[in-house]
Amino acid sequence: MKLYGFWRSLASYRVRVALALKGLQAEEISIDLLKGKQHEGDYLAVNPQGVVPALILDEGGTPLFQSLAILEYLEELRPQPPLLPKDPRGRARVRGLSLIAAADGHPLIVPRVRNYLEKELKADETARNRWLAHWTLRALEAIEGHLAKEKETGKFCHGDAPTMADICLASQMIGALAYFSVDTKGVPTAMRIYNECMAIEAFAKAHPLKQPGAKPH
Ligand SMILES: N[C@@H](CCC(=O)N[C@@H](CS)C(=O)NCC(=O)O)C(=O)O
Repeated sequence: MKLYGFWRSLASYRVRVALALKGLQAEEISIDLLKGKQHEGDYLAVNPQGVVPALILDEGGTPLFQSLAILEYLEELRPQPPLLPKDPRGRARVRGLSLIAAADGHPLIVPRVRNYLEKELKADETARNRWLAHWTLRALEAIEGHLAKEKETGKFCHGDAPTMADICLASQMIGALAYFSVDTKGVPTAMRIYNECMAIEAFAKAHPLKQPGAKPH
């Protein structure tokens, strides 16, 4: 398989972790989002939305897009170890937690939104940084609200093994810690689970700052 991604991309991180947990390999092709390569014709032919990740399967065919759709595909392709619980209610909870990060939090901090804030709305750097930290923390607080009080929370977001929700939580927490200097003391359960995740090689090795070409701020 070939994964179009970028070292800094939190959505690519999610796919990198899932591949590693499932014991699957993919060659990663870097699309430099900082240089705007996602808008070039060659890449738009792969993913017309102009975002990473996209996954090309060994058998070829239309590339897969959207990190959560790719995670669901990998889950169906290789069910072990599972990224979703067996019971429908548990699956709904894990998907719900995942979506808080991937569908509600993350879209507010992606390059196209940051560029719009800067170039169209003329928000200065201080205002932009406030925006990024604010929405990153709001998503983590929403997840914390569930994790701290629901009985399904265990060592990980749902029970004692990592699921899709942990992958999404880890991606959101990486944004908070590595990019936006978010004060995370108000989300202790999320932080405890993040630390459990980072003790697992699949999560740790996929970290954006450990990828080729990564530039810490
Ligand atoms: N919901 C999508 C998000 C994809 C996305 O926005 N990816 C970012 C990097 S994490 C990107 O490529 N952004 C390019 C841009 O905003 O111009 C997913 O989960 O795959």
